[in-house]
Amino acid sequence: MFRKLPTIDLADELIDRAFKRSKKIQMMDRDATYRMKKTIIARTESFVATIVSPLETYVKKFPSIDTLHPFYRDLIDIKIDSNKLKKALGAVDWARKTCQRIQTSQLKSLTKSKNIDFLKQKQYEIQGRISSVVKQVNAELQILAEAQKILKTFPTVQDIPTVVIAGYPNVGKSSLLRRLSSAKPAVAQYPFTTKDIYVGHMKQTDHYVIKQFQLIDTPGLFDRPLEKRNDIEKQAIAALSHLADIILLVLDPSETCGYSLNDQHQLLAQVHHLFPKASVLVVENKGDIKNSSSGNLSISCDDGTGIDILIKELFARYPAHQADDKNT
Ligand SMILES: Nc1nc2c(ncn2[C@@H]2O[C@H](COP(=O)(O)OP(=O)(O)OP(=O)(O)O)[C@@H](O)[C@H]2O)c(=O)[nH]1
Ligand SMILES: [Mg+2]
Repeated sequence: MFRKLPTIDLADELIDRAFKRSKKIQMMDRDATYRMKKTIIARTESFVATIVSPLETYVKKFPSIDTLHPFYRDLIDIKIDSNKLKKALGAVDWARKTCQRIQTSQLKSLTKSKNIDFLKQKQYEIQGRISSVVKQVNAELQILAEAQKILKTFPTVQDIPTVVIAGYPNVGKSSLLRRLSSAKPAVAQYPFTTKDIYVGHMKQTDHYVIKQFQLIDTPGLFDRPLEKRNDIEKQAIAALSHLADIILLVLDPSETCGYSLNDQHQLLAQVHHLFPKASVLVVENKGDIKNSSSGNLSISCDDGTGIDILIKELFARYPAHQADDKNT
């Protein structure tokens, strides 16, 4: 989704490149004065273009935040801050326009004169003014550069039926994504192994109709109010809010995850409360260690018990339609 964003250069890099390129330009003319004049004009034009063109690309290629899918808008708010990003884009666009204005107003005076000293002085003046405009937005270019690096790591989510796997930390959510799809998120015996959103896919052909689920592995969630949640947990909430057709809530009755089943049930109650429209499917993982008699589907990501039944149950819930902003 955001993989094609251009790398952002900072003010010094933009200015250095503009100077280097313009110095290489040499125009031809039999008349020495005209040759000098043409060269000065071409160098000045090249200098401005080498700065304006990337600034234009940055603003154009960055996504327009207001029109993005709400899941991405939430991720940007969590990891970057939408307002900061919008302001930075506005400032860089201001710099682009200001550089273009300087070029149009000042180049006229270059074309009129034949006085080489005057022309050179004008060229330095234009280059100086443009450089100072670019330097004024260096902090904003820095914000874009950092945002670009973060945006590139965002998962690509599709607008197809989606199962969001959620639950307390360490209960086996990533192990379940590995069982259900070819995605290979890291699995480890400590909480918050998963710090970002991971995407996998699951397909089934039913009477010649291909049904495909997008599966989302999320970071662990504690049972606590939204304002107390850390940025890692907030990503899970963003996925649950905007992507889930089905919430696959994983419990660990063995409590080897390190958290009591009672606390995990509190989270389940909170999920029901926060997403009343969502279809919630509860599974109890680590059935190879402990099997509760709750009536919830018992599975084991270790030995595969119950996985087939789970897959059947998910496809039985395959939605006919999906809304844009699913659970809010
Ligand atoms: N015995 C047993 N262990 C399991 C099972 N599923 C997962 N585990 C183990 O539980 C631990 C946590 O598994 P993960 O899949 O990383 O759990 P998670 O919920 O994704 O954890 P976070 O990303 O940290 O929230 C690992 O040591 C797994 O090997 C299971 O069915 N049985
Ligand atoms: Mg995980």
